[in-house]
Amino acid sequence: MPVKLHHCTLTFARVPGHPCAGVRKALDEAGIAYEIVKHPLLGRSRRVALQELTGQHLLPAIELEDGTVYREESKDMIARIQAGKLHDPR
Ligand SMILES: N[C@@H](CCC(=O)N[C@@H](CS)C(=O)NCC(=O)O)C(=O)O
Repeated sequence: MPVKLHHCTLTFARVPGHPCAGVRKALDEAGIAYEIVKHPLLGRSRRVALQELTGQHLLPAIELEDGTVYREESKDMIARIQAGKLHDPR
């Protein structure tokens, strides 16, 4: 089962500097399989599922195969993925 990349609705926006797109690119480059779970871009009150899952309202977040959820600043998420440490204990 692949990891789940919790992503905003702008899945077409592979723009440098876009937090969700940056983490997605890092997963692609690392060869890590993922499925995308889309959440509303705007309206924090509409992100009930994300809030329940991660305890906060920002994207992206990664749900690992064991159900644990990983969310940091996207630049730190990218660095961790690039270092091959996504699945290391935190
Ligand atoms: N500094 C954060 C920014 C994350 C961020 O703004 N993500 C967007 C989606 S790409 C978001 O959740 N926007 C909705 C909001 O700010 O409420 C990071 O790099 O992780």
